[in-house]
Amino acid sequence: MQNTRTAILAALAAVAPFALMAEDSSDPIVIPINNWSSQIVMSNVMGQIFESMGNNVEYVTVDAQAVYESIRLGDVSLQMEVWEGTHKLSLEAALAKGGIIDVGDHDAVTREDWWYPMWTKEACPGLPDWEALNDCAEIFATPETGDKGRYLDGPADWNKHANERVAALGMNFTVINAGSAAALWAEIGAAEAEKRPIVLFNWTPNFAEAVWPGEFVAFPEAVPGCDTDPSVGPNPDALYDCGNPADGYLKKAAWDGMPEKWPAAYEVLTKASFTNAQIAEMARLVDVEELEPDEAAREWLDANGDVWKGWVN
Ligand code: TMO
Repeated sequence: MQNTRTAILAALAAVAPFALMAEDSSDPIVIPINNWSSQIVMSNVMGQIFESMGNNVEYVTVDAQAVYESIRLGDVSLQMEVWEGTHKLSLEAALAKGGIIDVGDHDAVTREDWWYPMWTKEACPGLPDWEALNDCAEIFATPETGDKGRYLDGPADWNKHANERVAALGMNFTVINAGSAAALWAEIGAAEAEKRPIVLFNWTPNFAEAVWPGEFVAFPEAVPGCDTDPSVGPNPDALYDCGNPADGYLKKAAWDGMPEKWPAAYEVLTKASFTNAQIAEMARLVDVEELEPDEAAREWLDANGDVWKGWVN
């Protein structure tokens, strides 16, 4: 079906150059906005590309886990950043029910996990080993966590299963959720002033790696089944007793009605692929340069025409 359509459109394009760009619908392509900067900027980048092709676009703020169900139902059209470490289970649950397409991987290799800025290692030299971290738990204690170490996790909808990991590995840590990504960066900045040890959720690609050198904690290696089969991993009775993948994917996903409804936009989505450096730059434009996301997207598109214009033509 898709091949037939592509062949027909290609034939039409030979006589009518604009036919290839025509969509079947002027309804807005609905793009979800989550609560970390690269996703917000990349979503605006794709939205502005679609608008440049004549499409209508609408942005909606959606929970990072619930978005897959919204896509499956056609309420949201796509997701630009599906991170293996934290979204794989939600994507797979939606794929199993139907209505959503895996649109392939970006070039980027991702990692999301417990992380510390490098000065933390002075107070806990056995790092990055997770058992060494656990032996150092008291240096991360705060009034809020008593004699346990504090692990500062992301907002709750990022759903990192940190409480389950702490329990599965018997760690002397209490998980505290930050209210926002900005709160994570503020905490690193405050700790930096006094070179105070801190362990928190972080990821790559991100702007933060260029600002604060640091390392991910080395947990038991991510192996298939660790998050779905209790017997896999060092604790035979628990899920989530492994780290997140050190070389995770970054996927795109779409509603399965998208190829019919907006074929030209879907074609561009299949081609779109960003690198680690490009994604870190998208985050930097907001988190360091303090641009609004739509301005950051415009600036990124202006500076990177050689990256994206080929996807459109
Ligand atoms: C999905 N995230 C990059 C915040 O871990």
